[in-house]
Amino acid sequence: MSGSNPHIAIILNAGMGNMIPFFRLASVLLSNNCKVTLITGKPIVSLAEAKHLNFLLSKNPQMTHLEYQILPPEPDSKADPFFLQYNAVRRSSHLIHPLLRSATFSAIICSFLTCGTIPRFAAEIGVPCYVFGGSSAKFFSFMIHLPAILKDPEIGDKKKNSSFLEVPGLEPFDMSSIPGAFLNPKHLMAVDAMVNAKACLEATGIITNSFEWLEPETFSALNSGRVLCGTLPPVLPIGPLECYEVEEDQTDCLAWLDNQPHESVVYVNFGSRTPMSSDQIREMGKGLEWSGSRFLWVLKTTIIDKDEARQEEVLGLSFLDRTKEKGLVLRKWVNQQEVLSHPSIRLFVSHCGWSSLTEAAHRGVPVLGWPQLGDQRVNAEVVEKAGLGKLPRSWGFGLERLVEGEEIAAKILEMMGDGNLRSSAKKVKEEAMKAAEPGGSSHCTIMKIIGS
Ligand code: BUP
Repeated sequence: MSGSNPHIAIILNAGMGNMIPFFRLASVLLSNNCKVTLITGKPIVSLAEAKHLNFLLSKNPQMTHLEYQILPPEPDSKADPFFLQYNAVRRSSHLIHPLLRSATFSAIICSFLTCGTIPRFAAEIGVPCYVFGGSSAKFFSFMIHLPAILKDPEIGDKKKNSSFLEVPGLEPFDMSSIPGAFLNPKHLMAVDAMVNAKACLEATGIITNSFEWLEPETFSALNSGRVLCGTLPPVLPIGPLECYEVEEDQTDCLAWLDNQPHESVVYVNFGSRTPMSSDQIREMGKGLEWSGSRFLWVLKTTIIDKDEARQEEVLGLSFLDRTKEKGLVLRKWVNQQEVLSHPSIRLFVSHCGWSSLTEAAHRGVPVLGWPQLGDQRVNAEVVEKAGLGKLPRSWGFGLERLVEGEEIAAKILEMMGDGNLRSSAKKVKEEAMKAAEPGGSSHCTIMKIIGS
């Protein structure tokens, strides 16, 4: 891509964890003199997505916004609404083609989860296309190898009898870290992943919100043809992506944090779409209380947005009363990028969504990883290996088992007192900042993509 003022089309996917990195990338591109067109499908799943999108557009009136109507979702009332949306967006990707012909774009950026027909169409109209893998490079390696894994007629038996899953060029994956749905060729998630894994081979490059230092072996295996021999476009780390201006925090949590001692607070947030069971919420409450730590807990009980149940119904009035001097429980969206930057934060209890982990890496906040679904367990292993966090494997994956308050309290206490972990998390922060700053590896990659 060359010439002045490159014009980049960004095709958004669903869910805050997917949208936020795209918004960050859009902001970086704008601040580097690119024109940006955002393409979104209608309808959008959650209020949070609509609100953040509208705020971004209102703050950046120079950005163009194009919309298209997504095909109806598969009639599967039990499926996660975000997975249904990924599938519908992927099946609707041909409806984006006319929008991509409506201007002269210098590059197209679309999400791995929904890329569908976009890389091939971009090649037909001669526009470079970058597929944004929204997860760790490690999980991306698994996804890209999935068509080969599922071709194996013995995969069903391996799933039951083997503890490891081989992906060429990488250390074997723990079978227990891979959600069963991906290994069932009939499951919607596996069907989509296979289509997208094949489609993205036609892209100009794959970009990831990660950085070389964080996952060196994986980038090396991907880019030397060891994961997929000779067919994979270059995999380019561009993270951690810088924050962009978001709406002012509507909660009083930053003021509350201002009143807490330096590095004293446990921050608990399981992301925008991972609700916990009522029993697990109660055990989490006990764990926080028994650890004796100060805590900020963003509590979620529904997949989409917030439900109506009041806090006292979920946690009990006496818990809120007993902990009111030490803890703040919120059921609203907080500005996580500011929370994690706050000097009072000492530990982040996280579901290990990749956006949350890159934010923790960027700020050097140690992570107690408690993965719940999808890519989260593999992501947790990546940050554990890099020295940013710990993954208590005995807690299982998602709702496999109820983790009791005593175990949670003990782990929080252990990690709050772990000086080595704090130092290694600070090292991760230094490396993250080096990659993202002007002249750093990730920053230079973005500049190369836009031809500056
Ligand atoms: Br909740 C919440 N404030 O209160 P992940 C989330 N976020 O800023 P997810 C807030 O949403 P998957 C809140 O900073 C991160 O950028 C947070 O993304 C922000 O998890 C994003 O961590 C959440 O990737 O999706 O959305 O649960 O796990 O599928 O990536």
